[in-house]
Order: sequence, then structure tokens, then C-alpha cells
Amino acid sequence: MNAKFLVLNFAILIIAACTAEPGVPLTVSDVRLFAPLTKSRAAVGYLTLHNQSNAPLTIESISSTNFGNIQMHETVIRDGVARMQALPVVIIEPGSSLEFAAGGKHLMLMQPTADTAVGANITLEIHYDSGGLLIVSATMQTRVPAE
Ligand SMILES: [Cu+2]
Repeated sequence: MNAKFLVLNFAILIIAACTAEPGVPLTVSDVRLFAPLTKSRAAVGYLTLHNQSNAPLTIESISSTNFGNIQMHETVIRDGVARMQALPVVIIEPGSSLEFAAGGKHLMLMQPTADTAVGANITLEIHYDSGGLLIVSATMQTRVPAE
């Protein structure tokens, strides 16, 4: 048995599994949307963006018909205190992925304009590179209080 051949074969399998449709520069996975704990707070979204192209890709904004305002945020620790700062744009390097996850980058979904309760189907429009549009949808989940 040739171990080197096996490893190479495995690598090709992984690449095939990660590459969605050919020619699509941006793909997304792990979309999770969490309803606010109280009415006065915003819903939070996490996802992973994958730049399938060989050029940097700029995420310019994210919109939804269910929300009047969606912002990209990053949690940073300053003087021992966790603060959120808005990110005007986010750049993904060629062939790499960018994770929005608890404790780091996240989406704040504000000003609900349609059904955004737990169980609602939310569509997100991800605007990138001056005219690129990727549409994804996910179901609003109950927020985990520990997060
Ligand atoms: Cu935030």
C-alpha cells in the first residue's frame, strides 16, 4: 500500500468537497441566527465566508428584507473590557475563509421589519466586490443564554 498516494487522494477529496459551484467567488457555510434574549437587544448572526477566487474579496454590506439594519461587528478586548466595534467592510484573502463566531466577528441584526421570531426563515443578502450578491437563508434559533 502506497501511503503517499492515499494522502494525496484524500487531499483531492477534501478539495472537491469544499469547492461549491465553479466560478462562484464567494460561498458561505455554518449560517446561524439567534433571536435576542430581550426585545430591546439585537439578534446575532454567525457564518463562515469562503473566498473561492484567487483575488481578495471585499464584503461591503449585508442586508435582509426582515431587518432594516444589519451591521458587521467585531468584539475586541480593550482595557480588560469587551467592546464591539462596527466593521465598515471585511476583506477575505484569496482561497481563505473568514469565520464570524461567538467572541469575535458577528452580525448584529437590528430594526426588524418582518417576522424575525424563533422559527422564522430569514434571508440574508451578502453584497461584495461592487455588485456581487450572495443570498443565503437560515432559520432564527433560540439564543443560547450562555453566549
Ligand atoms: Cu455587535
